[in-house]
Amino acid sequence: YVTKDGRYWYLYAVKMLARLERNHLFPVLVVDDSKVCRNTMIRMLETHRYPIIEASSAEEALEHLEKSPEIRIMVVEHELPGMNGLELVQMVRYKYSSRPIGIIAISGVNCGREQLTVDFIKSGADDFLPKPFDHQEFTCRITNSTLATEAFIQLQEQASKDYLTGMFNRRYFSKAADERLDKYNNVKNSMALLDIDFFKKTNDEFGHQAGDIVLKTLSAELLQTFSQLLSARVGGEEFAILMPGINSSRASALMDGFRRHIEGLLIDVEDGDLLRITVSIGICTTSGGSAEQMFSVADECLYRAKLSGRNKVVS
Ligand code: GH3
Ligand code: MG
Ligand code: MG
Ligand code: MG
Repeated sequence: YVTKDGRYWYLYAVKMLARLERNHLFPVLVVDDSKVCRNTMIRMLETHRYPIIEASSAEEALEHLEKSPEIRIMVVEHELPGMNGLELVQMVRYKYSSRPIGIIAISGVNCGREQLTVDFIKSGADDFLPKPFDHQEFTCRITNSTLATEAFIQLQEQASKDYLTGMFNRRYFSKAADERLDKYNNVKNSMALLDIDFFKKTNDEFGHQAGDIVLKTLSAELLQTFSQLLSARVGGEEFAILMPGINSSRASALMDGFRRHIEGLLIDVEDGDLLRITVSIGICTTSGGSAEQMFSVADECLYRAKLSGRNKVVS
């Protein structure tokens, strides 16, 4: 692959593009006030089947970003009417700090180009390309940026989700719960902690694989029942549900309904056995307080639910 004339680079890009083209390609937002420049870039990108969204100003670009969360790559010209490209990059990085967007800045200006490059990179652009640029170089850089963003999204997802059930993990839950609680700081919020009763016995009697099926089934039920709420697998056979703006009695009723639903469920563990399980649930209701604080109160209630006979809700 590695040759002196840079063939390595070209082959790499072609190989990666081939790999990407089998997947879904994210749209590229092309921001340039010149229709001719936009069309040139669009022709290059279309060769590689990138879906394109066009904007002729920073303001228009921001509208597109707001409307289309699937945008992953932006090509931004510096000289724009109104807000310039550099300001747009700063704004995007500020406004969408946790959104994975690859930004490639471009400019036809020769004077002060070194400083402009530095300013762009400092402001959060991933790359800078002076105009006019070569077709291959442009698409290679877009490819690189796409690959980096895709890898980032994959890592983000792996770091926030549990492999067995596909539910969020405790780390993500804690962070996301705090963010949601911030928006509900003047009302009653509840958090439930749910634990399968005698799950060790299920594993011992029916095997670990059957236990895994039980966990997946319960997760699917949680995700379906509480699709509007943040929930997570926070331990081996422990799950948490955040109920922002929901007071103690409503939370108890909600959770007791779920407890009864689970009690009535026959779980097919795929070897002829139909299992029944029960769950114990602890609920914390407060106004104010962090997710971790609510978590530990809910855990105390769960403990009391276990002590007082299991298959019940304690708040
Ligand atoms: P309690 O009613 O007091 O909660 O009793 P328990 O048996 O459910 O509680 P305990 O904490 O003693 O046991 C939890 C069991 O959960 C032990 C462990 O083997 C099982 N477990 C944890 N993670 C997994 C998993 O990913 N798959 C399977 N199959 N079992 C798991
Ligand atoms: Mg321009
Ligand atoms: Mg447990
Ligand atoms: Mg248990």
